[in-house]
Amino acid sequence: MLSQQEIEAFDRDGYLLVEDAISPEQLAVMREATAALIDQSRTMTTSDHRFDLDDGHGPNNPRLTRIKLPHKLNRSAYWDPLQNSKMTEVLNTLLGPNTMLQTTKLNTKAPGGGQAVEWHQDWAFYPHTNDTMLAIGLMLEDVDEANGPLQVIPGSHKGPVLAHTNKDGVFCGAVDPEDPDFDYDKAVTLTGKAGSMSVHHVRMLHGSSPNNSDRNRYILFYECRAADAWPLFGSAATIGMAAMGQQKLWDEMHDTVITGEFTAVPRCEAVPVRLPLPPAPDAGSIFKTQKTGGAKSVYAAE
Ligand SMILES: O=C(O)CCC(=O)C(=O)O
Repeated sequence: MLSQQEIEAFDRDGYLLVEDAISPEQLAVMREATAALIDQSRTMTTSDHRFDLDDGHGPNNPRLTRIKLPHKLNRSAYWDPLQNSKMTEVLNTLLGPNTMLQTTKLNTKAPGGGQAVEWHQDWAFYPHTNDTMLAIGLMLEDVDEANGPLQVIPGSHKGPVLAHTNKDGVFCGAVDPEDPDFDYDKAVTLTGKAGSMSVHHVRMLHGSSPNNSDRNRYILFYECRAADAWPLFGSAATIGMAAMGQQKLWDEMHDTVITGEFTAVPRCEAVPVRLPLPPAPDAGSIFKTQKTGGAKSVYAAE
């Protein structure tokens, strides 16, 4: 259980670090499943609905930026722990009894240059009717300063939603490093042993440097919401939902309930919103959005 101090810290700072978020057995199963998926990517030459390929990817040297929606590729490895671990307790404490999964992604920064994620707020990608939402970053390998850890700016979840657009007004999935509301000097780095998790609020400013170590950096992100936070139309995710039709949307949404009850009664709050439109030429992942949208890099300047 989270202590009262941790709950207050999350409210004030917008992030937490929790050790031993899953059991050693759950971690071993996830790592094995991840190795098997990466193995399957060896023969791929272009990114698809499962794998986002990094520069230099090939049969002898699989280099991915991301495994997409891992909970759909191996439910027992990636979904079950969400309903049966410290992650579940944290969700219920911070989001309430009724929680749903927004999405999952396993960001696999390969050794020797695995890509940076430029600074952004998840909220800019998928605004909802309220912001009772967070992302868990479950570390499948040890994460330290050298292999591209997540960085956050404490308290930024209570600030404005910054523009995530390029000079032409196109959504590029990253803030302008020169934005006066972006203060990189205040960044805090979140490191931990395999099995630890970071938790960050959906409006938190965050980013991560390239992986310049000789080790992998695997972090599995679970983006979660209170069940009464309903997506606002216009994000990449909602376009996909609209294409499903109402019945499939209804069924799929029920499939993403983590704990408690589904609700079709959204809670609407006065939250600041910018829609991620017009889209970057390739909006297939944050890596593609930032690259093809021409995001400016905080890390390239270091
Ligand atoms: O992989 C990372 O370090 C950050 C990922 C992230 O923020 C995202 O995918 O939205």
